[in-house]
Amino acid sequence: MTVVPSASATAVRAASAQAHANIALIKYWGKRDKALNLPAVPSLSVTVAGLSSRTRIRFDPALAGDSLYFGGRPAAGGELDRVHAILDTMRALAGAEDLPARVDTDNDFPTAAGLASSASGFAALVVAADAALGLDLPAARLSALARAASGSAARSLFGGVVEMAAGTAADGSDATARPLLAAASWPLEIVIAITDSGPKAVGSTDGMDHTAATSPYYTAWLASAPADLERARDAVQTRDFDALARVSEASCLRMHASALAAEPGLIYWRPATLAAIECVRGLQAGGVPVFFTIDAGPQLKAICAPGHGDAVAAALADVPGVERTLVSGLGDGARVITEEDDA
Ligand code: 2P0
Repeated sequence: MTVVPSASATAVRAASAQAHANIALIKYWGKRDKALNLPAVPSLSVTVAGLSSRTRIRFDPALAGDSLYFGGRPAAGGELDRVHAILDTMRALAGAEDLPARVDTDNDFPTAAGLASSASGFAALVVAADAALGLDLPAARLSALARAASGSAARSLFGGVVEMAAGTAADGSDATARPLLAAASWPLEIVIAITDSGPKAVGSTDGMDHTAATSPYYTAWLASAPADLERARDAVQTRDFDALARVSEASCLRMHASALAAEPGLIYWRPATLAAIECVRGLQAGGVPVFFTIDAGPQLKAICAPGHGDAVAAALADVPGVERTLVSGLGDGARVITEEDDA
């Protein structure tokens, strides 16, 4: 049994953490429990060094209540509710139920670039809160806490290639992520092609719900996902790029097929997204080791074998409608940072 030190309800306690965004190769789409935010399918992702969030938390009895700031601007509504829920759970574990907190979070990438920041933001939040409250929870427990706020956030606790289990336990205790391969073990490169930097019409949570409620292909999606995960895990463990490419593109297109078949259909792509797919297919035909994946939005992410990122980025930058490209390696897991790191 772990003895948890009790956080004083009177002292100010602060900590900062950094976490990277992640890109799923085997997609998470659908929930088996909406209240606990448990995924209906397992997923597998790569952590992206070039996209990170820094989150500072200050527990202070003098504060009136929890507050959340994005880049210095106060946030409210759903995001604040999710932060509040995570903090309530963590405060209860620390015996500090009545200790309000101010959370400041910043991304090193423009949110206007149409890239999701909730995964890195919530992963950084749980790591910072864990340090500030002196909980020292195991990473798997932190992953489960992040998952309650955002399914993809559970994966950003870890670096390199990460697997997220759907789990079967009713309380979600086995729906956690775990690292499969360290970033340095297989230095894949990631190219993000921005095709539309505006906000997306239907967010992931609503898109999943709508797909589950109205798409006749959702059942087929649920049935096919576990086998795709097994194939991807095998490919990662044997560093078989071609096998990972095949199953990752299949998972992406199956996810989009289930969403396209909803009523009304969810079309996340723009013409430039499709043009970028054709570009990747052309590179593949020419022998370049690259494959694509696309989340619930119009950006295309190209995963490249080590050493091929710059050439792939150059090709994608030439695709009409691609506004800009970003090249990154694989990143490490979420970690506490000091004020000096923060400077
Ligand atoms: C993924 N997506 O696996 C998939 C692919 C979007 C498409 O994880 O409802 O924002 O907060 O748990 O984490 C986006 O899902 O959803 C996502 P919630 P989240 O990356």
